[in-house]
Amino acid sequence: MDAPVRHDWTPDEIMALFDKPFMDLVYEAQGVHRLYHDPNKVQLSQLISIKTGGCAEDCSYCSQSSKHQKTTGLSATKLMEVERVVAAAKKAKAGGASRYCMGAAWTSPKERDMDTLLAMVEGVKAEGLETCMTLGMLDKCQADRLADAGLDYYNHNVDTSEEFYGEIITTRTYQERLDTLAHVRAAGINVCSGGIVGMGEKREDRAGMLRTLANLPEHPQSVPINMLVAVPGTPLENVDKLDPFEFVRTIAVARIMMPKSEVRLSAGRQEMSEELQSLCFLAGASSIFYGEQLLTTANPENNKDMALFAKLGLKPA
Ligand code: SAM
Ligand code: DTB
Ligand code: SF4
Repeated sequence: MDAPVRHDWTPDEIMALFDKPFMDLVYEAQGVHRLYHDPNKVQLSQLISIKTGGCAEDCSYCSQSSKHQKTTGLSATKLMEVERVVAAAKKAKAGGASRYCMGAAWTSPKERDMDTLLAMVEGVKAEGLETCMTLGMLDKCQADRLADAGLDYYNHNVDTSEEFYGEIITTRTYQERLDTLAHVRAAGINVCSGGIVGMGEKREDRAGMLRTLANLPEHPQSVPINMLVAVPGTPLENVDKLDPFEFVRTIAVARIMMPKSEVRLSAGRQEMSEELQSLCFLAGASSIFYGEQLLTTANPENNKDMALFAKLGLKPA
């Protein structure tokens, strides 16, 4: 089997992958997975919300937008102190995480916060963890400064297809997202970019999102695939649930299209059975968010994940 790294995927080719019989698709994805990844290892990234809520953007899925805050009842916080973040990172490392992802509910970081952010990167790295941040849009200078501080990954999702995007977010454009990814890439930081499924989009949109990601000048080193967590009080709270098999298909197609990337089974695991998660690993998911909290919503407890890993003979990485 051969799985070259390609950047010229056409919509028809991607739809043909989605349309395959489920068994054929998962078998192909697992074959591609085995070319570049240890099939019995799963990377563990732990999240922390270093600044919660009060966000000026209007992403319809998000509990942290100031537009939805009244209905979600979420209270906003200030940026955390460096010492608290480093102490929490130490705990995450002791619990088994290898990467620490710090998220802030911002349109983009403010100059007055940059020194604190750089100190967080340095402090978390010094604990022996890989670092990741997700702070909204970055300009070139901000990306360069984070790179100089040693930031390993920057997460900024395209979220969905270019066509569906306007149904979900109106306060920033798709192109602005791609510009941030270009600054991150140019700064030499690993790109973490993926999106959300289950927002009422069509299969064409899931395919379009993966096409955007795979046809970037370089595949994102990490591709988080989130299942929508339908947060009460957000505009998407009552959206129809996505068929779980379609979620597995999305993971499988991501794996085939971006063979060397980490594909992360991201938000939504709290509501997934062990069997569904196992199918995601079989379809090529190589990473998860670990720890009992995502940003504002719950995630499975460590001992539950470790029990599943033990049943499957998976090793954390
Ligand atoms: N505020 C920053 C930004 O959006 O650029 C960073 C944090 S933001 C919460 C990171 C990503 O988490 C979003 O782009 C989205 O893909 C995902 N996300 C947010 N809320 C979610 C939800 N309710 N369900 C699933 N994924 C979600
Ligand atoms: C990503 O793709 N998913 C993470 C991380 N990147 C920042 C966030 C998931 C958030 C889920 C909803 C919440 O907990 O607020
Ligand atoms: Fe703000 Fe990020 Fe939530 Fe959008 S996803 S509202 S940018 S915190």
